[in-house]
Amino acid sequence: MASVDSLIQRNAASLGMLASADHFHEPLAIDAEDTEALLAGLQRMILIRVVEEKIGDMVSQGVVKCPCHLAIGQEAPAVGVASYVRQGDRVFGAHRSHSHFLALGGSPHGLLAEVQGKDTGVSRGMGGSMHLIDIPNGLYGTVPIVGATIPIAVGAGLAAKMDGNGAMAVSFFGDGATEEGVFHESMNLAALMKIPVLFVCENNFFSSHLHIALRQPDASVCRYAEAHRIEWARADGNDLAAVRAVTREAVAAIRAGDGPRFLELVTYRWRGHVGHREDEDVGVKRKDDLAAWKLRDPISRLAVSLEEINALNRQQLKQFWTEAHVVVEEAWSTATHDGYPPAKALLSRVYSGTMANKH
Ligand SMILES: Cc1ncc(C[n+]2csc(CCOP(=O)(O)OP(=O)(O)O)c2C)c(N)n1
Repeated sequence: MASVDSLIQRNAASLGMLASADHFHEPLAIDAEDTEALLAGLQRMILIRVVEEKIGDMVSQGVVKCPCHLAIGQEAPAVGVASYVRQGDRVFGAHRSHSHFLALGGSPHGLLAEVQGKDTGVSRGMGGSMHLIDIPNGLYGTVPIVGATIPIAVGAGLAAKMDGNGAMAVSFFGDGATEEGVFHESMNLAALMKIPVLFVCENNFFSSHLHIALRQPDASVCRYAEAHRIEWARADGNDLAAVRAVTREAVAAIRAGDGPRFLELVTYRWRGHVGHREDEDVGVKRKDDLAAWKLRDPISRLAVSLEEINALNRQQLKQFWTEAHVVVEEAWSTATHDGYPPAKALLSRVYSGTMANKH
């Protein structure tokens, strides 16, 4: 039987150099007209990083008790795609969606209160990290059942099509979700009915603790889009400029009425599947890989590239980090003083009908 390492190497070949963190260290190809958006994107990625590091610290201290899946290291897909979401679009995520929530403009306080179970949280303290919602910013829900929001996104896309309002739906999911039947049914229906939905797979190679090489005969998931006759694009998911470029094209096609599009954004998560640790605690041997991927950090890579074209200087970059820390510390501190929901709200808010009416 082939060794795990040889399986990983064989499967990596389909993604080419994108699968190897030893590549893509050179400055990003930045379109001068995109500089302003990239600067805003850099700030947003820094905010996401700082919020998630705070959550990670609080999980490690036992203060945050709900399961938290951190997207540290994979901020660029969320920020790049969110920058093309407009009013009226409906976005859906999964268990690792702090990044999607914040990228769309969600409030750090709402998220930090939610992970503490406070009444002021975005799900009024009833959802925790994995059930986020922020309708004013277009986030219609994140659900931890793998693949569960993909058909809902297709339904939202169908609604947009029937309304004829030019809106689209966006479905964020991981490579693990492509192993669910519902993913294939959703893709089929979307293709058949030309539904305006953007499927975004953040391929970080892992589903819980299993590498994709041990789960699929190929490490790239674009072949599924091809099978359903959906046009796809693949990009370095740690390169905000590249993510923006593929998203721009896909969204233009969707809004022009061409039906669904599929993006595979290759990235890596720095932390473990759940919690603040890096995964070694559960026997996943990825120390060398992790160290290499940290060199392909989407934040520092973009910052260096912007500095090289004189669109950013050290002082401004430092300020971005300082501002993010101030926002996060203030939000955290406010959230810690907020109250918990009353116990009876558990029934009246989570259930409707007879159960709720009893209370
Ligand atoms: C239907 C279902 N099966 C299994 C699980 C357990 N589970 C939670 S997250 C996860 C891994 C999902 O991996 P992926 O979709 O690649 O997302 P990532 O964690 O990499 O962001 C699994 C198997 C679940 N929540 N739902």
